[in-house]
Amino acid sequence: MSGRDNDFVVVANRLPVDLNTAPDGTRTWSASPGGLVAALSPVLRTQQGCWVGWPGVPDAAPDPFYTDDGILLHPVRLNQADYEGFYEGFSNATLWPLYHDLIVPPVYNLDWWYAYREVNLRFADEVAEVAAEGATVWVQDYQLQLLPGILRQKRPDLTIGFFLHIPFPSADLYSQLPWRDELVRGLLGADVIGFHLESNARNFLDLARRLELPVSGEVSTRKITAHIETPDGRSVGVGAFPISIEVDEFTDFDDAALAGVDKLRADLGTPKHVILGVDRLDYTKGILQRLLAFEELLETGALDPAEVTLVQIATPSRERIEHYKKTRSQVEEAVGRINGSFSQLGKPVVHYQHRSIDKKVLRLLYRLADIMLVTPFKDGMNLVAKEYAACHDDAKGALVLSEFAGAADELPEANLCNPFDIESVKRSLLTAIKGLEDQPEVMAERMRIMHEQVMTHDVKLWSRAFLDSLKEAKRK
Ligand code: ADQ
Repeated sequence: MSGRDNDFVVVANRLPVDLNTAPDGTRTWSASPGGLVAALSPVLRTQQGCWVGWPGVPDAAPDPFYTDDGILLHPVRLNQADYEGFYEGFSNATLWPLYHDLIVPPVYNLDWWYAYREVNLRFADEVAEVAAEGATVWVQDYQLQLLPGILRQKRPDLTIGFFLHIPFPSADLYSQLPWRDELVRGLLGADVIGFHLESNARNFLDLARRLELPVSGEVSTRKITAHIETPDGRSVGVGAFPISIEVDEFTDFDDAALAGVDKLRADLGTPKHVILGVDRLDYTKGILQRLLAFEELLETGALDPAEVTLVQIATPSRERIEHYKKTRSQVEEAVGRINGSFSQLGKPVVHYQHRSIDKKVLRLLYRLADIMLVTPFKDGMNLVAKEYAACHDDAKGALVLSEFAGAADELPEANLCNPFDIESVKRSLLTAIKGLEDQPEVMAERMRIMHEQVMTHDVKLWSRAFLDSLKEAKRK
């Protein structure tokens, strides 16, 4: 089924599939749609497309299968040792903290590096097997940075794009990495390298200059105007392509949906202000800091526990890694402490759920929330901020947003804050609440601008801009 006949191949660490286990123990795989799938489906459908990735469970993989949309899903199998060395180790305990500006110290472990190299080689074998002669291959994210270089050697006929979904650090920070030269060489196998922000792309160009590679042009957004010349005589385009969301999922609130929003507010005890946080439970997201800010506002009486409710939804993530365990226990301790001090019987002041929730419920919560708290210490983009703005065609609500989230570049009308400074988070939260009370028309205008920005810059624009740039780079 996976012959060499796919003209467009997406490669990502995760294949968009879920493993379902029936009550009798039978296991089946099903396709699981997400933002990236939605963005790429039209291209995958029209170009005989294939998605290569790991199904997300060690030592298990379905046979390649077609989704209902006719997209071929081609699994790469990882065993338990790969999972520990490549995924938990090098990807998430080395690269993730390094690229997020050392919020926790990265661990440099030679065995993890070998595992990362080995798994990237395996991905390359699988891609080489399914990609047609002259196909376009789009490699996603930090887990696969060696892949463009390996593929370039194996299959010089391919057009290769690479997109990084997380920030790219300054050359000074990046230079800590013992395997920095190998990773840069890997990336430079691509024809186009895309980042969310121009600042990320500039960091990468600085690094190239430091390695004495000729660099020309200045970076721009959604087009390629900067290039790096490689030692083997190729020109690699570098640019910024801010990712976004599938807006259709977050609009069109009909009467039934609005009734659902009202019911949720009633379920929460009809508080005057609903404050919402939605994140993967990750130390980069600043969940603890926002809880501490909320706690201090309750302690000083700046917020009245009878009037406010904070809802924090946290998806379980990377649960075996030490810093994730620590973050979870700190968050849960803070939730318990705040509720212990300020809740009334049957009326918790913090509602906390450590689980993934259905997108349909999530959009009701976004619509309900008077204030959305998005306070990462560092974030490539942050789609939650954009999902919230998309849900507010009613021009209601306020977004408290970290200056260090990529989304802050496109949403300057948010109430920006510095999550490293609790006073700043407190100030932004109070300013947002006060703004909604005292200057509703000013806040409504700000929300209208943010909503419009997201609606006109959706994920389809992102994928189109990247793929057009890739086509253009190849043509030249
Ligand atoms: P993430 O770090 O996962 O993504 P984010 O961009 O916020 O962060 O995306 C999270 C997604 O998961 C959102 O679509 C959100 O709705 C969903 N989600 C979060 N918690 C949920 C819950 N409890 N239940 C259901 N859904 C939940 C990485 C980078 C980001 C970058 C994206 C895309 O770290 O900076 O924006 O990739 O490039």
